[in-house]
Amino acid sequence: MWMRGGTSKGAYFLAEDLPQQRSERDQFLLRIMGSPDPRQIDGIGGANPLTSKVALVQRSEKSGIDVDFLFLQVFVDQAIVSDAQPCGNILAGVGPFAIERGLVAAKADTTPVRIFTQNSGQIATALISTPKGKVNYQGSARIDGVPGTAAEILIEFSDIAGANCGALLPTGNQRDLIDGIAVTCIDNGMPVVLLAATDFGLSGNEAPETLEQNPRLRQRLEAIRLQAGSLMNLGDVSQKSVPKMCLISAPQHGGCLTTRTFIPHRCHDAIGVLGAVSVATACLLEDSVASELAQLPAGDHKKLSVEHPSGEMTVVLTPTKDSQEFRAAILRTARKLFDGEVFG
Ligand code: NQM
Repeated sequence: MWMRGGTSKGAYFLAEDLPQQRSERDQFLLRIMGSPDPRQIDGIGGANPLTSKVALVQRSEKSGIDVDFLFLQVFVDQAIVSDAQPCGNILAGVGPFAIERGLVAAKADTTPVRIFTQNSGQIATALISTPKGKVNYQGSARIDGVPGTAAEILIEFSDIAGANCGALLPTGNQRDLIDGIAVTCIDNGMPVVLLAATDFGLSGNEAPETLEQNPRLRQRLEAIRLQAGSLMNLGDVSQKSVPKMCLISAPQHGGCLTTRTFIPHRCHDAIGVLGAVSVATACLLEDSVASELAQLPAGDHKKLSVEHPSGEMTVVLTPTKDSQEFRAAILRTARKLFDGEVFG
């Protein structure tokens, strides 16, 4: 099934339908997406990392979990299929897909789907609109980066701190210095390196295309990323899509912070879901690179609006007993676009 999940698009498969052997599976996925090729002309991929994604879904054997979800990023211009990161946008389509395929029985009105993300061990609960026991995609929820409106999918995450790197602050510090630049390395669901845009002579409001066309910037970010990757317990990240590199600046539109995120080589038109959760969390730390730029709302239960090139993403963070850990919730939408047979 070809679906939009949040601001991404991908191919959703029942895990059992794909070759079980990894190299065979990856060859198949590269072929159907049309990779490696910057235009993905010989496949269904959309020539952008955000539209070259795959979800493998199966019934879970874990207690209290409905389905297991493995996210795979099919690189566009390299023959790489990576499971090194989760994806909160593609996650938004997993609940509807699981119900459509009969892995989860729909309830009368709203069906909670408990999803285990295999990439990171995260558990999320997605609330899917199922009037009369059928998935409903239509509604009035709007998310920036997607035209029009659709049915709301509320996703709540628990225990996401350090899901990929072993600790919320995998370097042990709120702030580190790499190549003379102050950075915050954080993993609250997605490994992200935050850097002040002004440290690169930028305002932070530049269009993604302008940033992508700046080879010196890309070079400097990649050099920092490779070092941050090993400091964040991710090993050699030269062939991985994490950590994400997020240039930050003061908010422009009444939100909490402005972001421009490299994922890691293309600049995101918006921001990833879990990427935004990590960024929002950094805003709440006292000594992070974000703390001096962020505008924070009052109160314990924080609604943080992370500004990005095509609008904003609101992340709701609620502190837990451990002051450095937060429960996170976000709002997404998804749409079933096509259901059929793809030829490998
Ligand atoms: O951060 C893009 C996206 C993502 C990942 C990326 C995501 C997340 O927008 O949870 O959703 O950072 O590669 O789909």
